[in-house]
Amino acid sequence: MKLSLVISLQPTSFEALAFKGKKGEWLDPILKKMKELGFEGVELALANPLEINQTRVLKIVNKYGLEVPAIGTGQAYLRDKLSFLNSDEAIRKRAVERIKRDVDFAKLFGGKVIIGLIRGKIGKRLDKAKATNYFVESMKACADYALEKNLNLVIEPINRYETDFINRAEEAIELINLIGVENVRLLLDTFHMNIEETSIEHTLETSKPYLSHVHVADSNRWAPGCGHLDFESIVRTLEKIGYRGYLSAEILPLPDQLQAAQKTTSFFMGISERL
Ligand SMILES: [Mn+2]
Repeated sequence: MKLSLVISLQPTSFEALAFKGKKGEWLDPILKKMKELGFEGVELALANPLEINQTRVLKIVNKYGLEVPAIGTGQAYLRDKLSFLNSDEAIRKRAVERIKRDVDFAKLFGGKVIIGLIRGKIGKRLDKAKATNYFVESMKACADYALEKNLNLVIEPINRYETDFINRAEEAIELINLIGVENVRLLLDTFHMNIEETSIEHTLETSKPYLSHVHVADSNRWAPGCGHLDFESIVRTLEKIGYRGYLSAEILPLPDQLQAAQKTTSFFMGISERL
C-alpha cells in the first residue's frame, strides 16, 4: 500500500494538515523529510493554483521523486467562499472555474482532483432536490473538462459536523451515477467514515466499483495508530477488494508535525509486516 501525506501549499484555516505553507523556502525541506520517512506521494491542498509558482512546485516534487495522487480544493470554500451549492449562479460558476484550474494544476502530476468542502452546504436557503441539481450541473461541467485531460474527480463524503450534503458513501455513489461521467469516482476518508458509516469495512466493500482514493486518519483525526480505529482490518479489507491506490494521511499536526508524519509511516510499515 502506497503512502502519501496531505500538505497545504498555502496558509489555511483547515486544521487536519501535517504541514501548511508559509512564506519562504519551506516546501523543499518538508518533501525531503517525507521522502526520508518513506512516503511515496504528497497530496497537495491549496486555495487557488493561480496564486502559486506551479513550475517551482513541480520541480521540487520531481526532485524527490514523489507522486502527487490528488489535489485538495476545500480551501476555495473556506477562504474564498466558492461552492457548487451557492444560491448565486455567478459564485457557482466561479467555483466551477476554480476546479478547472485545479484540473490544469493536477495535470502536471496526473493526480485526481478532490471534490470535498467546495460542494458547499444545503443550509436554510436550499432543499435537497435543488442542491442535487446544482451539484450535478457543476460536476458535469468540471467532469467534462477533466475527461478531456484524462483526469479523475473524486467526491469525498464528509461528516455531518462539517457539511450537510453527502455525508455517507451511499449518497456519493448515488450522485456519481446521476452525474454519469466515467471519470467521477469516490474518495473515502476513515475519519469521516468512523462518524457516519455503520461499518467501515462493509462500506469499503460495497464501494469497491467506485473507490479511487483513500484518506486515512484515526478516530481523533490524529495519525493512524493514535486513536481506536482498527487499521489492520481496514488495510486487509482494502487488499481484499483489490484497492491499489494511495493511503493519504489527512491528519492533525499532533503531538507535532514531524511526529504525526513519522507515526504514519512507521505504523503502516508495522501493519504490512504483520499482514
Ligand atoms: Mn479527507
